[in-house]
Amino acid sequence: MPTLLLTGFEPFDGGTVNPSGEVARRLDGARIAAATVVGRVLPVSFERLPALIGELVDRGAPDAMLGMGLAAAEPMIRLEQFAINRAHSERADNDGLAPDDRPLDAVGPAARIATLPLGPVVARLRAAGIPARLSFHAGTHCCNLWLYHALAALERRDRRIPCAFIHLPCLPEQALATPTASMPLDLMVEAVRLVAANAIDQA
Ligand code: PCA
Repeated sequence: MPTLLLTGFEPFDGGTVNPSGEVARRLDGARIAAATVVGRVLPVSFERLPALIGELVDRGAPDAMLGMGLAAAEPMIRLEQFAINRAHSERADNDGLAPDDRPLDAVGPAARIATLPLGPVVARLRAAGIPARLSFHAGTHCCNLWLYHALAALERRDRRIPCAFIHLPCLPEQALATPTASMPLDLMVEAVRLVAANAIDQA
């Protein structure tokens, strides 16, 4: 049976919860279309992530791959079209590291593009009543790193594997602590299921 690798992140930047990790846990083992979901929660670590991502791709040989992360203050689901060859953060990651405007890969391309066509996916999300938008820049934190390195690892495979990154808004419980836009977990799960079904369809 084909597998879809679905990763989220652990809490970071002083947070106590990360919706992306919650969705990954919820959907681990789920059956979506003809595929089984392998859900994993990753550390928010500029240093450890590249090897972990490479290992997930090389050992797991997924047929489709989706990453998820939190974009605090974002009011809707955001599908990321590009990853850029840059790491920069004003605040430390979970290992205490805050890279200052440096390349992710000294010899890598300036950018990589998601291998899942995202326009139609955004349209389907919106048709299902879920607020979503296309984004052309995944930032310079670990979510951008994930997309850059996941696409690099998939380039080593002998066929094209659909891969994209989904930024999620805060959960309602996070908006209670700091006023911000939020979305219930169930709706995020529904959204990610829909994106996953499209990715599997393209596999
Ligand atoms: N969001 C951060 C990193 C981890 C996460 O959930 C980002 O947007 O890069």
